[in-house]
Amino acid sequence: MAFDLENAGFMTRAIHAGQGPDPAFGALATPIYQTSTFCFDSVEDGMAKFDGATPGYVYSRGGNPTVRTLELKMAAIEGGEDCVAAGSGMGAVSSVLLGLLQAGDHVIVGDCVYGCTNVVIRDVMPKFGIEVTPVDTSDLGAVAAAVKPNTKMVYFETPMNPLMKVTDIAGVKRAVGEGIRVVVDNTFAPAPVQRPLACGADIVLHSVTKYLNGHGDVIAGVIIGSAEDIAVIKNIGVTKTSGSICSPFDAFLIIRGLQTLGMRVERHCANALAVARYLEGVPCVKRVLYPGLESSPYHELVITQMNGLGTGILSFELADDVNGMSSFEAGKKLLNALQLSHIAVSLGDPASLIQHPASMTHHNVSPEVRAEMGITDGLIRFSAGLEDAEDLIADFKQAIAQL
Ligand code: LCS
Repeated sequence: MAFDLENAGFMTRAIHAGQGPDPAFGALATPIYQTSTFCFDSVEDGMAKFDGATPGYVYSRGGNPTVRTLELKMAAIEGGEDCVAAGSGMGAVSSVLLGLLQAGDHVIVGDCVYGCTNVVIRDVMPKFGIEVTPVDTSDLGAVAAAVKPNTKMVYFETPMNPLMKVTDIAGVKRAVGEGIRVVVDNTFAPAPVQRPLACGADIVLHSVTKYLNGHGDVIAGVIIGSAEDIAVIKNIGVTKTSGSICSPFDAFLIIRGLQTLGMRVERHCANALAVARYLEGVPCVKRVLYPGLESSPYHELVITQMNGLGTGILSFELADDVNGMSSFEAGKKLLNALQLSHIAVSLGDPASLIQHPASMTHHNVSPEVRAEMGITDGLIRFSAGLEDAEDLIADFKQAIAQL
């Protein structure tokens, strides 16, 4: 009898779910099935596999055994019926929209999301007759007020990139009621932090590029939800329309990374909290945006929705006048003076990364929309890596001393 993984702890599931000795030779590490196509025993066999009457693989854009292992593992980790992997986080975002929406539909979108997501939803979707209303989803009253008769989806990130506001997922589901899909981009708070489906969301997606792969060497995405929704998103979105499939080699690397997800994420969160606490006490720091801080308005949601862990990312802003420099000028000087953290976009890598949202991750968002979102020119985003917290703080101390 197989072990009851459904009721097992998080680390046990992350290591064993979806994965077992390969049927061909018993390989324990999932083999990389690096092939475009699969041969049929006969025409009849090919016809049956195309029909779905016989299980099996026909062509790697439609499915691949290595990628399927990743999908089954992610479905187990997020607690969903099924998962489809995509070639990037943006492939996942666009496949959900292309798969589930049509002309005439209305979408409520979080007013603070990753720059490219903002462009795809707010600029591209209206070209196809989809109505879009940006809303601060951390305000449940505003979400409820934005619902129209043709609303089909609420889409948001929590925590939000880069302002770190947290949305009450169960609250959004209650505010919009049944019949409107709640889609959560969970990139900033992967399990064991937050499991949106358990909070009532219908779809959860990730940029796997970040914590899930966790080693900074892959670009990929995943979408998890009901078997019915995933079949549509896969067939219309990932495999046919966007064609943004995950490669077998990338799937292999991600499967490897997922087995240590729990330990890594806990360490990222602890490091971010330590740096946030340090920055909060620095006189030339105007504000620190980190939901795990006791002073954060989202601290209660960290306890109730985020397993008490928070996230590995924080944003902050220096004072308006730092020794005669504006917060933007002082911020640039600070980033250039850091010796350990790299100036780079992305997040969730083993190495700490620091970046300037207004000119980097959100540069493609117009200055007006950035101002509306609350992304100031002085804002800096820090992704805490897996280093020792004391070293990260020592690096900030020496850089701040140079301002
Ligand atoms: N969703 C979120 C919340 C993201 O932060 C990103 C990328 C994506 C989706 C898209 O994922 P990708 O296609 O890159 O795998 N965020 C980035 C960031 O903040 N810095 O660099 C990329």
